[in-house]
This record gives sequence, structure tokens and C-alpha cells, in this order.
Amino acid sequence: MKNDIHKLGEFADQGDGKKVGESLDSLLGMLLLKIDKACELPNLASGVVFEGNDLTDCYVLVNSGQRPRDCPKTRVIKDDLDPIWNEEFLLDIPPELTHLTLELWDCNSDQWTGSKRESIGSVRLDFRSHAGRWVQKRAAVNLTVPGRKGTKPTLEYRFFFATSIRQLMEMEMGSIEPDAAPMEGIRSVSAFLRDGI
Ligand SMILES: [Ca+2]
Repeated sequence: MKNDIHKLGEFADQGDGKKVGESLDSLLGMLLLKIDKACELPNLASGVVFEGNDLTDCYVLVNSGQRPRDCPKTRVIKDDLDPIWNEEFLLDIPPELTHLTLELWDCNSDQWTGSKRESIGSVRLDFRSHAGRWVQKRAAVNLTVPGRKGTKPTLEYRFFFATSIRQLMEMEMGSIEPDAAPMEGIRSVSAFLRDGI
């Protein structure tokens, strides 16, 4: 998919309007996902011998059914119950995929004992009903551990699901997030169309 877009960018750079036009409506499934932040997370680091400033070290894993080690993930934010990531992902979406699961994990690698990571909870991301536009969400986290009293843990993210290259281009040209499209190919095509086929 990313190769197709790259090729399209090359057609645009070569000034080949016919090939650009033919490729615009070719079908694809591509998701731009930006994981902004989480709020009010439970503290999975508490209860050990030394508490001090040791808090949950959270990262988010984007699960589309692959093995965990193949899934994209954010960096770990250490000792923070309101972590901010602001990380972007560009994902090829196979036709049979109905949703993604955003999994929140506590990375325990700084502790002396215990398992390497511990589940905090998850959020289901249904992207198919929102094709062709930016969607911004603040979703309740389905916790797998007890929450802190009086808190409602949330995960904030935004996404754009494109089912055609034309949609990707419209996103690029009318983007609310100018930095959210790390695709040179699309930029070339956009510039090409602005100058006229
Ligand atoms: Ca910690």
C-alpha cells in the first residue's frame, strides 16, 4: 500500500497525469492514528516495598491481531499516571480487519522482580464507520486491574481511515494536523493537482 502511494508520487513528479488520475480511486485501507495521552491511570507500581515516586510506566500497543512483538507501540512514559505520547502511526489495514485494540501496558522492566509487563486495560477502536474524515476520541479504558477510587481512566486519540488514495489526498490538503501525513508521495500528488493535471 505504501509502495502504491510512493509510485503515485513518482507519476506526479514525472507529470504523468493519466496514470495519476487512474490511480486516485484505487482501493486501499490505511489508518493514520495519533495516540495523544491517557488520564487517571491506576498505579500498578504501588504495593511493592519501596513506593516513593514509583508509578505506572505506561505504553500503548496497537493490536490488529499480529504477534505482540510485531505490533506497533508507543514509547514507555515512566512514573506517570497521566502520560502524554503524541505519537503517530501509519498502518496498512487488511480488508478483513474490523477493528483495532489499543492496549495499555505497564512496563515493569525497572523493577527487581515480577513479570516484564502487566496489562492495565484496553480500548476498542472501530474505524470502518468513519472513513474519510478525522475522528477525535476520548475513550474510557476498560481496565483489567482495579482503578483508583473516584477516577475514570481515559485514552485520547485521533484517527483518519482512508479507503482510497483520493481520501488520503483530501486529508492531506484539508488536514487539521499538518504533521499527521508523513507521506512524500501524497504531498507530490497534492502539489501536482494544485498545479493542474
Ligand atoms: Ca515505575
